[in-house]
Amino acid sequence: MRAAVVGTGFIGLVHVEALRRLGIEVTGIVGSSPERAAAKAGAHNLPEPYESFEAMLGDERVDVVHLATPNHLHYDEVRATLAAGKHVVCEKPLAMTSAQTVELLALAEASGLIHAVNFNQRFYPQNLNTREVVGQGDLGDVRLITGGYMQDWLLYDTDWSWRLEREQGGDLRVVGDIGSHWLDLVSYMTGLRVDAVMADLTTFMPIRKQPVGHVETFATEGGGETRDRAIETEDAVGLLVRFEGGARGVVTLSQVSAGRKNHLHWEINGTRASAAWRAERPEELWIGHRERANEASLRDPGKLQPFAASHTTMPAGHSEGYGETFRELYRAVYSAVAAGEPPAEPDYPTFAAGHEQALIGDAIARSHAEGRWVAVQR
Ligand code: SOE
Repeated sequence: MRAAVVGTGFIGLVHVEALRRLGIEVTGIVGSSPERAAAKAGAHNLPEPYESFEAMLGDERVDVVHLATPNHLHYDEVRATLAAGKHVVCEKPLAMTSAQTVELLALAEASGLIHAVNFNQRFYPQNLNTREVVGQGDLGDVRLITGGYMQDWLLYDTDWSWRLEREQGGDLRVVGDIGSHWLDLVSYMTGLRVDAVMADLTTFMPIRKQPVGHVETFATEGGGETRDRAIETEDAVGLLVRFEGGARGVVTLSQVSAGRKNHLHWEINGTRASAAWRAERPEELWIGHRERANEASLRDPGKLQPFAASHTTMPAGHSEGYGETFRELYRAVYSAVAAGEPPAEPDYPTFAAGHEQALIGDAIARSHAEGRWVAVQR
């Protein structure tokens, strides 16, 4: 099986590395500029980059296309990839609107090809394990799901990314970029879909200083020539959630929280026990009890539930982290590719998960605009 990766930013190269660790040959990358792509290919010992997206699609050796491009490109790129008869792994958000995501979902399902959205956070072993223990009732009925996802890479008005440009990133920035991870993850772990939301979106910096040159995600050097640019998307979000069956959620999302680098965290309170986890300490899981002492456990392949155990390789005490979540997500996706058809019950996030987050995004935007609870329209 061979893959090509479109997008040579921070995350595109995480895709490349994970694929290589699985023994999937990366035939090449496609960049937004030939020079940047050539520099990245050289630095990572990759073959000559493709001259264009179209040239990559024309390469018969490519079985799977990974899209790690700015959000506004996903819709056309997914359509072209499916039309070329290639399987597709797309970064989140799947597209710019729910009208687009529903169309992509229908096209992908009709194609018989494998389709996945890169909700990698599910593939931390402790998160996979939590899904299994919640499913077997160890926490009891889920009542509260709290937490959030906070970062600081857009803290200053001099921080810049294409994600700040509405035409490239979409109407919802924080929600689409990191809120979708949190919401996808907690629904995956608890099996509970979001029924309704009450959202408060804030843009603390309505004007930012856009560098005149190219900037990569998480780049902090700054210092060059800039121009003022109006910002129409949110820096932070407060979200109340009603899950199906009555569970409640309280969530904070932010890209402007000093010191928080990649602070995805959740706590689940059930009728029997609680569990809590944070992405910056991904090996650790906290279990809370009422009648006995609480537990703090470290990832240990021998002690995990079966599916979680099948997605971890290092012995206990030998840390795994962010990079492994991509590898394990692709392990699941490429098993389906090897099988030749989509599984009846995919064990990885498909375009259905991408569409689900687009629908929740619609409800969040409407709730904020109208100042009221809004049900997710499915
Ligand atoms: C930037 O906010 C970002 O790279 C996200 O786009 C990723 O999905 C997340 O894994 C890390 O932060």
